[in-house]
Amino acid sequence: MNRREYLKKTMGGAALLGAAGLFNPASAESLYEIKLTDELGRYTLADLPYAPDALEPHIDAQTMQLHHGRHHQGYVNGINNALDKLAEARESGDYSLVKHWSREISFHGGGHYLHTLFWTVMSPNGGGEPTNQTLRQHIDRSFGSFEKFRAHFLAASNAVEGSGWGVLAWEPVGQRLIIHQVERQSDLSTWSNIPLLMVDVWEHAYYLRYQNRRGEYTQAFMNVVDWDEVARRLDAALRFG
Ligand code: MN3
Repeated sequence: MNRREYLKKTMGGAALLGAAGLFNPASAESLYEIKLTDELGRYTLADLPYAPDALEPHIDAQTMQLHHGRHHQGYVNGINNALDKLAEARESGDYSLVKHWSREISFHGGGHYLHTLFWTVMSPNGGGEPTNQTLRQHIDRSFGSFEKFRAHFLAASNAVEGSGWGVLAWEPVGQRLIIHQVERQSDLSTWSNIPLLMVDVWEHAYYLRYQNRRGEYTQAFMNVVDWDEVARRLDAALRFG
């Protein structure tokens, strides 16, 4: 399937998300098969794909409950609210706050998108190294070895200034894997890139158990990475890109 056919096939139930124009096709092969919206196109919060305590001891149940139920829900509410306010602005013709609400779309939309993926790239059966051959080959080609990837990914994630994410992404233009520090939820990302693996390094993601020891948390995160899901996303990205 070429890109145009793919878009045609998947744009039926698509939901545009944020300034990057990411979309949420319903195809089983899709990159975005987790549901981000309801039938009316309103953004919604899906249930966690496992119990809140499933990732213990690496990520504690209370953090998971607060992170999913409060923080992620807040991003869902935030993007819906921003869209409502912009609809009101179009009705009234008063665009005095357009800059604010446009930023809110990027911030909350980025948060909704990254958190939705974040829950799926962790698993109680995760950790270790990827076994998928395609993923291994691309990691070797882009970073030299899995060990070098791991050290680079942890260093980048630990060094994010303030609040943000470490993200492993497929870069379709260069046909390679790349590691980003995504500050806040949207800064420093690249338009065409497709996120494959992401670690949330906002303090709310680790403070209850790890306090300010972000490095301990990111190492623990590596013990719950679902490499099969990362490989599945790379496979979909290769077909898409
Ligand atoms: Mn978070």
